[in-house]
Amino acid sequence: MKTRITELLGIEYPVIQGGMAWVAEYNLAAAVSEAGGLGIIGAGGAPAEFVREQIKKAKEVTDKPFGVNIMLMNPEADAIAQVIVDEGVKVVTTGAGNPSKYMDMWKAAGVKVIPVVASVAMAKLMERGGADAVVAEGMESGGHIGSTTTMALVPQVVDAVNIPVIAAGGIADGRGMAAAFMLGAEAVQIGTRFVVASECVVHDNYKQQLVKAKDIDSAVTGMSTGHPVRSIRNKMTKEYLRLEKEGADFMELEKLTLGSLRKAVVEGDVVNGTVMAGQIAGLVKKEQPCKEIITEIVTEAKKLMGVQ
Ligand code: TUI
Repeated sequence: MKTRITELLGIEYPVIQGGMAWVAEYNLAAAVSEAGGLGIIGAGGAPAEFVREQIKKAKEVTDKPFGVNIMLMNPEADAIAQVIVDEGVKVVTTGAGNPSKYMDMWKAAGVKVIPVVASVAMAKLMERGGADAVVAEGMESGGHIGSTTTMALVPQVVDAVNIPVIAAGGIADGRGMAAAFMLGAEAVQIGTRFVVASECVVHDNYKQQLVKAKDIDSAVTGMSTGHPVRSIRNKMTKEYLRLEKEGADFMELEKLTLGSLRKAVVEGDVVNGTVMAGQIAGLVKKEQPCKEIITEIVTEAKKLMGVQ
């Protein structure tokens, strides 16, 4: 399964782990990279110095390449962009915004830049700006989402750009990976399935919510604020959606969201916290080591695609 992405990133398998806020810390990223994929540290809403520490820790436990994801709504995004250069990180992915203003500094430092996009227009803009590849992320994903499905988005992005495309959203097994390749993708980005990896440090309550989840158990909050977020339906999402329907103002809704992902990930409060997860959570059945997850996915995909 050699593609332009395995070449570009120097990885064995075309499997990239999503840069999930709070969830994708260095233990998970290093385990995915050690298993032959590309692990990503998710900066989420963390301060720049915290991200620097995470990068240093990852370097201590793996010699393989790994990346960092910058969530562009983070108030410290500028400082994190610089930390990536200072620490010699090989790959950066970006989410929830337009990373154009950092492109030149990253390219000059030899960092491979892979923006996550949710539209053809953004993919083309990123290619023109010098991106090495894009992740085309459909609305099946967990967390902050766009409004087009993976099935519709990936082939349209593939046709619109010449750089390689990585498919994301709704992919958690070999069938999803093979399907993404049929749509023209050259790698997949997987989030939800890695949340339940043995090496992932999220609270066990969070993992159990995902293992229990069925196909229709997620909800999208924040449509009215312009920042739609998919997570497992619970007291928190119900309260949010009720307030949203009543026309609550942005600040009131923000107050409800603030710190709620941390509450679920760190404290295990899956009732009042935000349990971000994709629609594919229904396929995620058990906790497994990253190596096993990647081997299962790649073996099944290869069989379906008829490749060695
Ligand atoms: O970024 C993500 N997923 C995320 S970020 C996150 S942290 C968060 N927590 C609470 C509220 C909001 C965020 C959780 N999940 N995925 C990548 C992604 N990027 N999906 C969609 C986009 C996107 C959206 C708009 C990319 C670019 C864009 O452009 C807007 C512009 O500036 O034109």
